[in-house]
Amino acid sequence: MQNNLTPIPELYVSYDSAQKMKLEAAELTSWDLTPRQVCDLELLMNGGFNPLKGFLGQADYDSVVAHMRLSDGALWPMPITLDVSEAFASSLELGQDIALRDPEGVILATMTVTDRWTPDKDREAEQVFGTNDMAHPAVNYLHNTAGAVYLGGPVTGIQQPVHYDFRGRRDTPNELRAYFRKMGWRRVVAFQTRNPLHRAHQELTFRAAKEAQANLLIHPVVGMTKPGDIDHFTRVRCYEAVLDQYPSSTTAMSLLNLAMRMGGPREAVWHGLIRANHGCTHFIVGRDHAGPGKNSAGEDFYGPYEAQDLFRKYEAEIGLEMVDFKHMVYVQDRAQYEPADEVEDGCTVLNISGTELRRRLSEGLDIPEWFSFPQVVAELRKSRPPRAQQGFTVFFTGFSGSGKSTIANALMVKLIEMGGRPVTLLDGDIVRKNLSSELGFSKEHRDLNIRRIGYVASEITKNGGIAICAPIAPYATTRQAVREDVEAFGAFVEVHVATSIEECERRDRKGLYKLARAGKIKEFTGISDPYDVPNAPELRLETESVEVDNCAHQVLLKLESMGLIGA
Ligand code: PPS
Repeated sequence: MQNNLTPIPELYVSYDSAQKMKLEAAELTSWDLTPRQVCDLELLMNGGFNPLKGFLGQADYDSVVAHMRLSDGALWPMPITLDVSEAFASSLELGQDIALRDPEGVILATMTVTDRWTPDKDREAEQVFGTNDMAHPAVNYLHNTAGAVYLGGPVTGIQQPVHYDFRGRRDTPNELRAYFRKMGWRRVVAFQTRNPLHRAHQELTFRAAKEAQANLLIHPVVGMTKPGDIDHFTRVRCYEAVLDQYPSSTTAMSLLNLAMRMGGPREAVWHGLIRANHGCTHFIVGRDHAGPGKNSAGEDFYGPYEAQDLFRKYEAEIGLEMVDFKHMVYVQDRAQYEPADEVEDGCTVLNISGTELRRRLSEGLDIPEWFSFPQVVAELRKSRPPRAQQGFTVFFTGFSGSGKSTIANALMVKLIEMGGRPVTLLDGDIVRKNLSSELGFSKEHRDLNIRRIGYVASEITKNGGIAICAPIAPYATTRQAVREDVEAFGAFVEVHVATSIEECERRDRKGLYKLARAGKIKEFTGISDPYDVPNAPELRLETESVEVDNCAHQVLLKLESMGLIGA
């Protein structure tokens, strides 16, 4: 198979028309694109999603969901839809042009709205992803993030989304086609990845290219991958280090701004069509390609070879030849990588699983050179320092007067004394003075107050600091939301200061309980407002007849046992 390197159709207008359209489009009703929609739009406009001419209309959508084909019969496995809110959808007339803006407000394209419908999301999830289990990231996105109504219609491209990072590494399909033409690369095998490359990947991609007698394109996804993946900045620096390991002029790397769905078999076919549009002739499909992980029963969503089977079935239509992913293992006796099925009996084979790699990184343990390249390991260590150097949040919760602030202050001083990381105290009263001075104590205002604290704590955690929060935070769902915000970047340690309401009232250090009992303060937590007792905090502190110093010490011991301090 050889590639056809003539340009493929894009949806952009000429530069002059774009300047004119930009002014005109400013008058149109506009939709602010979500991060996923920006990714989809970029690949629609630059031909990565050829033959699509816009976001799918209803007939194409129904046909794609049910049969993996557009209504004209062309193979297309993934619904590319513009999901919007009901309010926005109902403000439009069919036939109307709308402007599509990026999150900063820049107009990237216009779309003529030809279709508007409310999709059956259960059916979409079942047919496209084979499940309605919320543990599947795309099913979760569909039900909990995507808008209720879909709009469809042709798109006119005005400008590409702007990327400030790795600009020189990003190529449109036509730019890659031109590059292959210039280099005389007639057979190109593409490797899709959302993970850092280690030695085994380098070996398998190099072998795949040799087998296919083709050049190699490392084509990593930098748009949206699986939640929890290593950020693309770190990954691209890792890829750049690995690129030097291939014989010169055999291998190229280009970044693909795709929003993955983790849709397994259908996603593999979609990835193939996208790579064919980028001028490739071969595609490596691995075991559990684009797999979403385990379902809520702890089982794999798809069989390990389902993606390969489906790809093989449609190979001719995709226009790419599939190259089997060879599972490479390190054979210690021979000090080299070999395909697992070719290893002689009796040889010692070494392997480090993904989980083991993460453990070694988080504990700062050795990662041997046979497993990865030193530059890759150094990059990973920079982005995932051992736990004792990562940021974290200690979140105290309890009644007013329970002792939260006093213990939080003692803890802060002890952590500053230990040194190493900056410490910030977000005490209830201080936050209400500086961040939330306009808020009262209704449920809505308390939630807003706690979400603000959570946002600041997550930023501190992200940047390697220690945030100590000490609000009442009476609602379990809000505490959970803050936990999720923080855990994206580091540990969240919930400490329930379990002083009883009777004891708090007896102490009544600020005289507020008296006022609350007299009805002079309304909605007072524990008296006339609810408090959800934490079910499973990392630590519960009983403060009655225990000194503050000892309470703070218990928190320190907890932090130590979690590996957050002390190394
Ligand atoms: S919340 O629910 O988490 O937003 O509350 P928080 O911001 O932590 O509350 C800070 C202090 O406000 C005083 N206060 C009240 N607390 C509870 N209910 C009502 N209605 C109320 N009105 C004022 C109270 O003293 C809190 O102080 P702490 O630091 O908890 O003693």
